[in-house]
Formats: sequence, structure tokens, C-alpha cells
Amino acid sequence: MSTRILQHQNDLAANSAPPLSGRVIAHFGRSVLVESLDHSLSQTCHVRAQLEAIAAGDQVIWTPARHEQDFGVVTEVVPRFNCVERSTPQSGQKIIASNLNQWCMVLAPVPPPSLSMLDACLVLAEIQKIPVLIVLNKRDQAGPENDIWLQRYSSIGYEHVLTQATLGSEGIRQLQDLLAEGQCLLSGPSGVGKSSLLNALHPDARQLTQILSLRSGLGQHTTTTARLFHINTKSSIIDSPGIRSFGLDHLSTDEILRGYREITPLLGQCRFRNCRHHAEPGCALLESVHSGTIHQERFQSFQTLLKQSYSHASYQKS
Ligand SMILES: Nc1nc2c(ncn2[C@@H]2O[C@H](COP(=O)(O)OP(=O)(O)OP(=O)(O)O)[C@@H](O)[C@H]2O)c(=O)[nH]1
Ligand SMILES: [Mg+2]
Ligand SMILES: [Zn+2]
Repeated sequence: MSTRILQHQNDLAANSAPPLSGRVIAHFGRSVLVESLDHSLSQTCHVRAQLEAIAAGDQVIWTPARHEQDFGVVTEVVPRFNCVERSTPQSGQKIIASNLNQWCMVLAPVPPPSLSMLDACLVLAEIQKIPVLIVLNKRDQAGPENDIWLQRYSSIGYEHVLTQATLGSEGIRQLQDLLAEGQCLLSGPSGVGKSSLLNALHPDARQLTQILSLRSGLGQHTTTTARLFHINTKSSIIDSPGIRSFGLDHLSTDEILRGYREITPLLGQCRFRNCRHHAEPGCALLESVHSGTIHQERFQSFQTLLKQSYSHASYQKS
């Protein structure tokens, strides 16, 4: 029997139950795990074909199946107040999580953090108005070189915390306090300790963490799908798979321009109205880089993203 007919039958079977409000806990290919808002019921559901992409953290209207072993049906996605979405070369846009009160960008000393990827995430956080917390995990391996960039981000208003997930330390308690309410996403490169942090914050989560295989050099037990865990009645955490890049092809040039909080106030102050902030005389941004108000490395990542968005815009026009 085709999946479509099966889905239709399940729709019919499920229809007699009254629709409920629910939250998406995880997304697996074509189905999603949904939980009622009071946490009393959870079920794997099909998603009505015409609905947009769904992610962990989304609020939905769903009709549970009468029998536990059957699939429920998600019929509506409640408009989200924000979402973390990135562009990937393979599959276009991909939503990682929705309705976030906090976004923890987790990094570790090894491998050295990619600050250009951090900047791309920060641009999206600015546009989506998601409060950010930078988490440097594996503080037991951290040298003084990390203080330099952490301080730089502090000076432009991004708070950070140092943690050691493998030891319930002061940093974990600090993190617990900072994530006391709402929905929080843990994201970052693979192997930085996101699942370990979740386990430290919520021992019942028991997420398998990576073990590097000596033979292949590849990680095992790496997280493969974003999943929401309730920490207590007020807060929940979404653990997500490691990312290697954070594409922003879906953002406009204007959005990239508004994504750097130390640059935004200077927009409109360049001599030429159509200044591209590259080498133009009287560019207020370049002057601020020379005077040290804008950090050189941040400006480089800004220029790279801006260039990509210009070429993307002209590709779309042609
Ligand atoms: N030294 C040290 N090792 C840690 C710390 N936190 C986690 N690890 C180790 O780092 C490895 C990777 O941890 P995970 O929690 O699986 O990393 P992840 O970010 O969830 O990785 P993905 O699921 O692949 O994205 C594991 O072997 C952990 O034991 C820490 O604070 N210090
Ligand atoms: Mg993980
Ligand atoms: Zn300029």
C-alpha cells in the first residue's frame, strides 16, 4: 500500500479524536514526534502534505491516533516567533529549531573555533531576535588564546560562559541559571560537547556522546537529529547535530548589513549612499576598522558574507 493511501487512512482513523495543541520534539525524515502541551501524550505523526517544513520546538495542532501504535496527524503549524534556519549546498534551506528563547553557541578549544561560522550564526540571531549565549566547553583544555576572542565578543555585547561538561563544575551551574526558562538550542561543530552538556544539565537525558574510533578516526554516537528535552517545568533544551558550516544564502543583503550589531549604527554614514564598504573613500566602516572600533576579523567575515549576498542577488536577477 502506498504511503499516501496509508497516510490518508490514518487521517481518517485519527479524525474522531479531538485536535490538540502540541510541540514537536523531534523530526525524522517524513514524520515527527509530537507531544501534547501538558506532556501527557506523545506520538509519532505524519505531517499533512501542504504544510511547510517543521522543526523541533514548533507548536502544532495535531490529531492523535486512537491506537498508540498508529500515527497521529499534524494538521497545522502555529506561526513561529523565530527559527534557526541555514542554507545547505545539498538540500537548500534547513530549519534546525523554532520558537527559541535562547541560542547557546557551543564551541571548544580544540579544534580551534571557526569565528566566521560563529559570526554567521550571530547574524541570524540578530535578524531573528534570538538572545545568544556563547559557551566555551572543555575549559579543562582551554588556553589563554581563547580569552582574546571571548573578550572581543563580550565587548560587543555577547555574553559567554566557560564549562566543563564532564565535570559538574561552576560553569554548569551558571549555565543552569542562564537557561532557567524557555526553549534553548544547543548548536555548534561536532564533538564540542553539546550532548555532554545536555547530560550534565539533565542526567535523565542520557544522550550518547561521541567516542572517536581509533580505527576510522570518525566519531560514533554523534547526534543525528535535533531533539527537545524538558529540563524542568519551565525550561527545555534542544540538542542538535554538529554543523560544519552555516550558510546564509536565504538572507538578503539588507539583513546581512543588520546582522553586525557594532556595524549597524554606522550604516548611512558613508560618503557615498551606495557604498559597498570595500575600498571606497569616506567609508565610515573602513574608518572604524582603522581606528580599532570595529575588529578587523569581524569586518573580514562581514565583507565575506556581504560579497556572497551581492553575488547571490545578482545571480537571482540574471
Ligand atoms: N576534556 C573534555 N572532554 C569533553 C568535555 N565535554 C565533552 N567532552 C568529550 O567530547 C566528546 C564529544 O562530546 P559530545 O557531547 O558527543 O559532542 P557533541 O557536540 O554532542 O557532538 P555531535 O553530536 O557530533 O555534534 C566526548 O568524548 C566527550 O566525553 C569537557 O568539558 N572536557
Ligand atoms: Mg551530540
Ligand atoms: Zn562604506
